[in-house]
Amino acid sequence: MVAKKDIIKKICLLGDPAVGKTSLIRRFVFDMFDDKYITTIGTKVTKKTLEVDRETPAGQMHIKITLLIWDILGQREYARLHPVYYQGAEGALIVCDGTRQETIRNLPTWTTSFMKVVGQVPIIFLINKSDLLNMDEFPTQDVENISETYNSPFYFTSARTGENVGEAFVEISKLLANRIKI
Ligand code: G3D
Ligand code: MG
Repeated sequence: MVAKKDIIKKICLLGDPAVGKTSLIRRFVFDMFDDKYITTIGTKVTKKTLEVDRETPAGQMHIKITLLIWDILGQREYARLHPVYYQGAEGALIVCDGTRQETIRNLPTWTTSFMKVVGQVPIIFLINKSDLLNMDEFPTQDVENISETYNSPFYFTSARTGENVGEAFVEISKLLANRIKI
């Protein structure tokens, strides 16, 4: 018999303005929870359910995971609110625009400010706009260093083509599923 479990997890999409956070969520999610920006608190929440399997000592477990995906506005005027909406998050996709170096350099800043509020939770780095990148010239080593520092994987994604978008959300879901107590 396969054990089943339903869980709800809040995750945040973080990163500088215009890196593609909203586009990534739109690409991934069809089931709108709240389609309007609540500009006073600078965020938007979208819901998406997926299913992952996990091996346990007692056999296989089938986990239905509902992600509450918080689209954090990256603009500076909202910065003081960031700690408020990080609260309760159990994971994050931390996004940069692969065509803009400064957004890559800012990944650690987003990561540390997030972890200051929520502690050590699973995160994944997304190097977005891969459709615009020439991989021969891309400084992959920089991203590998950040990835190693935080012991967290990274993906090259494109909200435009869809490359790796679903994979990244599935991966964070698996990391979340692996942390639940059984
Ligand atoms: P944000 O939510 O992080 O601020 P947005 O970013 O999702 O609003 O995206 C910012 C701009 O980048 C948008 O362009 C969007 O179309 C573009 N974009 C997002 N993801 C990708 C991608 O993977 N590839 C490419 N080529 N463009 C992307 P506009 O022109 O609307 O400002
Ligand atoms: Mg946005």
